[in-house]
Amino acid sequence: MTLHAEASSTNALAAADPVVDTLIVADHQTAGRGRLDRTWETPPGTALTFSAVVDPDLADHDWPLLPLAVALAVADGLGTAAAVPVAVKWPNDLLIDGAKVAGILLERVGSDRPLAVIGIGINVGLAAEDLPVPTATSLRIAGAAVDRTAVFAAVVPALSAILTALRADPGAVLERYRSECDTVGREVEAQLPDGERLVGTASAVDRHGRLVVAGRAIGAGDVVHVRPA
Ligand code: BT5
Repeated sequence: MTLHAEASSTNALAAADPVVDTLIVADHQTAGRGRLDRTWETPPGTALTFSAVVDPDLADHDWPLLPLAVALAVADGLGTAAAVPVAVKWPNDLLIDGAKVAGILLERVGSDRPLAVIGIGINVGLAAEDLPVPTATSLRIAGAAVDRTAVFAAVVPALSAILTALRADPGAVLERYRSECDTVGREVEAQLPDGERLVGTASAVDRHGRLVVAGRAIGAGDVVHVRPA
């Protein structure tokens, strides 16, 4: 494990020199990355930001299940460390009372044998005035008096456990995701990468981890929970 007092982005560091089974942790990120070139902002000293480099050892067709599995692991870790109810929004946002407490950025690196850089950002000790966006929350705001070390100590073993489970039985992890994902059954608005908007009921998560909205399977894109179905 490498701990940086300050780093641009732990995912960027990990992707630049991916060493399997390593963890890169930053006390503070100055250029944290979200998906689709968005940013992930956290004030110094308040958030857990780290990346794990792993060899998922999965068939290509099971790689899309990896982000879903990581979301389950973070939910497990938060449940252990903070005992707050955390909902999993498809594909891999973690919400408390509808606000985002953690985000996951998964990148595939390496050519001969693909490795996964799993970036996890968790808002631990942010006060309400520290929140970077109004849609965010933190464990502290949710009433959990927990420090970053305790959260890290719970999330890392949960991540390791889910990777083992995924390698052994991808279908079983998908089944668990289907039963726990809070998006299924809701009225949603999905914004597809090409800008198209799709409104309808999220009816299922298919075999490839895609969300089925109004009968169409979405593999990438952003989903807003409109209201409970
Ligand atoms: C994510 O992207 O949720 C992935 C976040 C991954 C962050 C980790 S930290 C360690 C590792 N190193 C990195 O550089 N990244 C990873 P996305 O779904 O695109 O969400 C990004 C959006 O969330 C932004 O556009 C903001 O609206 C919002 N946002 C930014 N910072 C936030 C925060 N701290 N908490 C909640 N929402 C935030």
